Parts: sequence; C-alpha cells; structure tokens
Amino acid sequence: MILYYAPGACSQASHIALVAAGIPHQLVKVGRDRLTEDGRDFNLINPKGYTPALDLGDGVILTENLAILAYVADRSGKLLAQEGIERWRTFEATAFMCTEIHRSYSPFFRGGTDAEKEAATATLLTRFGTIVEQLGDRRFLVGEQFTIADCYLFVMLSWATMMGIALPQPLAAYLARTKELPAVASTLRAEGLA
Ligand SMILES: N[C@@H](CCC(=O)N[C@@H](CS)C(=O)NCC(=O)O)C(=O)O
Repeated sequence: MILYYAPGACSQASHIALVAAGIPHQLVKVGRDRLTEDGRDFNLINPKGYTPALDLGDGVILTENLAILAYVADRSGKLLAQEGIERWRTFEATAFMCTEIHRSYSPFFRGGTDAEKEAATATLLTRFGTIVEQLGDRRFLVGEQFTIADCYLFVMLSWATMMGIALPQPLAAYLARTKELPAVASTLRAEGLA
C-alpha cells in the first residue's frame, strides 16, 4: 500500500490512521509542483491533483480522506467501533472535519484577504465550540478510544496553531496529549515535522 502525502497537509489524517492501525505502507511525498518525490506527475496518479491518495495495490487508487479513513478502519478492525451509536458518531464527527472545518481554512491556503481570514477564524471558533461540547470530559472525540475522527481532528487543530488561531483550552489540551501518542509522534517524524 502506498500513501501519497504532503507534509502537514490533510493527508496527515490518513497517514496517522495507517500508522495507528498498524497497516504496513510506503510513503511517497508530493510537492507543490504536483511531482512526486521520485519525479512522477501526480496528476496521472490522482487526476484530482490533491493528496491524500492511497494505492491499494495494482494501481488501484483510493482518494478522499473520509473514504481512506473508513477503508483503513474496515481493513484493520481498529479506529472505529464495529457497531452501535459510537460507530455513527465517529462518521458524523469525521464528516464534520472533512466539510465544515477543513473547508473553513480555505482563505488561509488560497491567499484570502485579511477580512476573509477574520471571517474564517470566526467560523472556525464556532466549529471548535461544537467540538468542545462533544469532547466534554472524554479523552478522545467519540469516547475513550482513538478513532478516525481523532486522526482528522488532530490535523485540523494543528492547522489552527499554525495559523495563529488560539484554541479553546480543552482543545489545546487535547492537541498536546494527542501529539504524544506513539502513532501520532511517529507520523510527525515520518513527515519530517517532529
Ligand atoms: N476532498 C479532499 C480534499 C483534499 C485536499 O484538500 N488536499 C489538499 C491538502 S490539505 C491538497 O492536496 N491540495 C493541493 C491542491 O489542491 O493543489 C479530501 O477530503 O481528501
């Protein structure tokens, strides 16, 4: 299995999941020029042009974080409850990351104006408020077990600190303790971000 990734990008959510699930994989870095580190045109691998992309073998490429995260959970039997409401809460939370939170960062990555960044920050803080309520006193977002939703939340909160957005205290604490998890620390090292 080969994960095409960019350091610190949303592909890090899929990367953390692969590591946490213990699925053997190779990494291929993709540059801003859309060339892989071994000189191939990434657009020919994933015509959408963005990471993550997961080569399942024989050139079968799976894209979209949500699909890759669900695939990793399904294949490993880890990071997602097999049944019950926790399973669906995990998908609910992961969809919230993919759409409502990830999308809100757009002005920061696409050269938005200061006004657009301010508006995006306000939206993100509202979304983070929802996460704080959901997290409550739990260790992880959907309970005491680390799930695919946490893989994504970690990246979304890391971006906030990168953009200078002050996180509510419970999320700053969540980010600090999640960063210490062996799977997360190992992923950061593998991406050259430790
Ligand atoms: N819908 C995709 C979005 C992926 C995405 O936005 N990837 C970004 C990195 S965070 C990327 O590769 N952007 C490069 C580009 O669009 O040129 C998913 O959920 O996986």
